[in-house]
Amino acid sequence: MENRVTQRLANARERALSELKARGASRQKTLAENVRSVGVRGLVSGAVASARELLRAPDSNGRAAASPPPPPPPPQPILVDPITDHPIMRSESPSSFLWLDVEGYEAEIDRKRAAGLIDRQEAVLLREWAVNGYLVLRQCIPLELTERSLADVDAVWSERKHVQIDVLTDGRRAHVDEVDASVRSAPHKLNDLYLTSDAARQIFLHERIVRMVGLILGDEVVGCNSLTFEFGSQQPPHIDHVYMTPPAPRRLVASWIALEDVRPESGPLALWPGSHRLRPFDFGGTYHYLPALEPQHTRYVAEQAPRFPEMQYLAKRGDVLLWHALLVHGGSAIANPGRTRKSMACHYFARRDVGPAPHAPFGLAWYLEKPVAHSE
Ligand SMILES: O=C(O)CCC(=O)C(=O)O
Repeated sequence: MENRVTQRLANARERALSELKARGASRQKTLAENVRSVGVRGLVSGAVASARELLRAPDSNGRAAASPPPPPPPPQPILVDPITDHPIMRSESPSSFLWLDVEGYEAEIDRKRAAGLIDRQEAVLLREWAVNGYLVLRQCIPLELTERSLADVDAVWSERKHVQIDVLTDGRRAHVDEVDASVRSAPHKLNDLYLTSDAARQIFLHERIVRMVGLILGDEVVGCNSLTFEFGSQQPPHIDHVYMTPPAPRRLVASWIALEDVRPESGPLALWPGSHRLRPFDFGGTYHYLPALEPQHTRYVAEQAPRFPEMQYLAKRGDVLLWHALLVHGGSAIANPGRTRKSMACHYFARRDVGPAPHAPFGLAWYLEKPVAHSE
């Protein structure tokens, strides 16, 4: 009995600490700085949640007793208190928030687990997602599939296929058959390789990715784009929701797939865990990027990111990371320009948001059909 109480105390402490960390608190900061980062509301709601867990009366087995549920209050979004003069969305419809972004997500994970809708590992991953804004599926993609997709990338270049490319060094958009072969050795991305490469499509909509994205979105999954990198992108910290604004706010998930082991000098993906709870920038009543406000938005993201710890993602080949549409992330600087960082980044919508846009089935998921231009 005593052990169970100690365990409950430890669990409550653990959850309260990870929540506070996700809201920007850190042992390196003074109390006053922590109050500024987390906000009074954050501190109070963290304390209330842990007290609630501790004060639940134990049943005869020492577990928290199931009491009749009180009428549910509208779930409150979990947001980091703003510290900024930039325009931000101060009131968003509660229905825009996904179930893992509102107070009570822990109980909902427990409920799904008890009902057999998710397994133990999925419950752990979903908790990590709620707190940090990302989760990792280790060794998810079979090596053979990563090899086949890399062979397809080689074929795109050796056969100079008509695949769309974004050249990251000068912002040019073209097709592989229109650019000089030397473009391959500098940072670039191949767009939507899944349309022409069977291996890329199998990775894009791998069943474990689809399963987790489906749980997060609470819907069938539609893959909407894939980007294939051979080098680090060196993209500044940014938030995908602004550029790939989903039809319904917040309903977008991204994946990042390592096609080889990531070395520190290759410009790894960088993440700011917890930053998905920042209030979105307000582009004048819309979430979607407006060129005139872009410099101000970039300043907003650059100012806010340091409120959270930076993480460099040193993945192993076959690992998959899923990140929240509002998580701040980017590509770190490449220290060795000769070092490749072969990877894919992909994005997914909920099927109910896709409407009439043509989409084709693949396994338990779907992918957006787009016209594929052929060079013949
Ligand atoms: O892979 C990277 O370096 C960054 C990818 C990225 O930021 C994105 O696809 O949104």
